[in-house]
Amino acid sequence: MANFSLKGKTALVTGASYGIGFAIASALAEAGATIVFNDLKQAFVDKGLAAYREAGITAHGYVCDVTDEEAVHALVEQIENEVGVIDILVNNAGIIKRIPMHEMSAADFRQVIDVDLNAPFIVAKAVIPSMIRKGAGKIINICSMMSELGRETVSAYAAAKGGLKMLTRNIASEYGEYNIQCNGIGPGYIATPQTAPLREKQPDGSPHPFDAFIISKTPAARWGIPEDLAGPAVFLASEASDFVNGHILYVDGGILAYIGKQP
Ligand code: NAP
Ligand code: GCO
Repeated sequence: MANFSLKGKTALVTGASYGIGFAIASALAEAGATIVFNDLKQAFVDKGLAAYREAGITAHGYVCDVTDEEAVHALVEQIENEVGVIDILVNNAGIIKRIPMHEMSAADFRQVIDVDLNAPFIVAKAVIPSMIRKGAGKIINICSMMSELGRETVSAYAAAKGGLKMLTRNIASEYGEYNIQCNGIGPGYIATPQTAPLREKQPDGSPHPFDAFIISKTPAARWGIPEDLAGPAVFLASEASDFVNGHILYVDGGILAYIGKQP
């Protein structure tokens, strides 16, 4: 039977105080991993630590902006000294700015690319040398439907997540010979703070039009929840996926397979 256990492994999940990162980190912990996470502010790290404790998980939390290469290198060194060499990296931290492209400033575009594409490069680059020395490693990049599809107002995010798909494939190509597997998870539409604006009720109390739209585009006829990503993440973090490399595992309820329900 394939080995799904993460016992004895150290996992860094970026931006995992809540949302998808928190659900993935919790699942990796349940499979036996020691969890390390970061967030931008100590308040969020503290909130995250409390949430992990409540879930019976002893996590290690650090303040670190994943776009700051110097800070990331210092974080990885601190983790290696205080917790252990990082066996599993989940590049989860991300932002989105929903602005029509012709109205979007270059600064806003650059900021989304910085967090959603440059930062996964920075963090992966920081952990790979130790993975090479250790002779094994798992890198999981959190991609998106927008790694494959576009829509109005998300040009920067789609460009970043499309790039992240190819960065995933290139890390897999460049480091597969060191027994490092790099794969992606492409969540569909998941109910988290990031998508809250797309789900909030209208002033008259009616559902957000985007809510019904996503339901019509999803064969599972529901929004995903962060816990839907738990099993796929454990699979890609474990030895069970040692011959899976450069693959984007879409966890989308079938969106990418479906033309959408006739209105
Ligand atoms: P979320 O609720 O907005 O959480 C994002 C997390 O990333 C927060 O903890 C945030 O910290 C952290 N973060 C943002 N910028 C950071 C930085 N520079 N340094 C460190 N941490 C940073 O998002 P989510 O819905 O859980 O999504 C998590 C990942 O899944 C993202 O990469 C997102 O693009 C991707 N994704 C989401 C969906 C979805 O439908 N929700 C679908 C596909 C992919 P703060 O709280 O301090 O800002
Ligand atoms: C949006 C949403 C999506 C989701 C996710 C889909 O505005 O379309 O935020 O981008 O976050 O990336 O996979």
